[in-house]
Amino acid sequence: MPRAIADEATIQWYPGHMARAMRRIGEDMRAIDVVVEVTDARVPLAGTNPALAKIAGNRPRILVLTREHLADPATTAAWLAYFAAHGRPAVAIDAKDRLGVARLRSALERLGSTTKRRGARAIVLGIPNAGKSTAINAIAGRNVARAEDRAGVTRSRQWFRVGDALEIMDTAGILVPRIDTPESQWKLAFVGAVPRARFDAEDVVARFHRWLVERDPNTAVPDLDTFAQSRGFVRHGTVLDTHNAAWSYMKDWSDGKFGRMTLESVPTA
Ligand SMILES: Nc1nc2c(ncn2[C@@H]2O[C@H](COP(=O)(O)OP(=O)(O)OP(=O)(O)O)[C@@H](O)[C@H]2O)c(=O)[nH]1
Ligand SMILES: [Mg+2]
Repeated sequence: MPRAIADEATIQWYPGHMARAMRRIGEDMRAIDVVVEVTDARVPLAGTNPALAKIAGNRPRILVLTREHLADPATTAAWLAYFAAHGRPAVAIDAKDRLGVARLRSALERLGSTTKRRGARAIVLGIPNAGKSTAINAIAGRNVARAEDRAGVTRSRQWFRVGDALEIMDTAGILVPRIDTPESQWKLAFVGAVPRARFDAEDVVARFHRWLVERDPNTAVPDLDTFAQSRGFVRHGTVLDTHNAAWSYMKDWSDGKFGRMTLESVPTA
């Protein structure tokens, strides 16, 4: 049975380090030639931050959609066209795919060279856990920045030289001070941009599945109870352990086991 709407909790995360990072970035901008905003390809809208876009000013900028291999390919193509039409050049990459990373690196070097400086300086900004540090490591061709699969790994800014022509600053993941819609809240939690302690996985999985059924009543993706049952999340012989099942469900989704999916479509009209 679907869970009641009343169970939905507000999901927010804007700790002190994000407010500080936001201020620092404002100060650091003077030394920056190119702005790289990173989001997860499965949340192209909820994952972008208008304040970060504004901070770029007139500098050349590029939007990077990571985890391309987990997003729906046709929807990603539509998003790239949408961003291009709105004057925001964007690329989609799987940071583990060398070809995509090489494309991103040359795009950055090209943007850097338009600033007429030798050794352009780029800053990487974006929501937590989007793959900012991973993208830097991929561009550098070695692990220079710490990257882990949880939100809030990078806490302070750090410069990395990634070649003769490029230096990149890694920054802490930043969310908006208030995630405005309940939709964006569960979607950001679902893609891992919010730490586990800040939300209830059962609630988020229920909201995801309700969203999915609205779009496709015949979806083959199981709801939480069915998933828990089929995976043996049972206590005392009969009671479903939906709490632990929900984290496992999220992990399976993150690993692409339910197929490639994007949680937001391009706005129509
Ligand atoms: N396969 C694949 N994994 C990715 C990609 N982007 C990110 N990841 C994985 O996602 C996790 C988070 O990546 P990070 O680079 O630490 O993310 P971040 O944006 O630096 O996160 P914070 O520092 O917490 O803000 C890591 O386990 C990465 O391996 C991608 O494009 N492809
Ligand atoms: Mg990081």
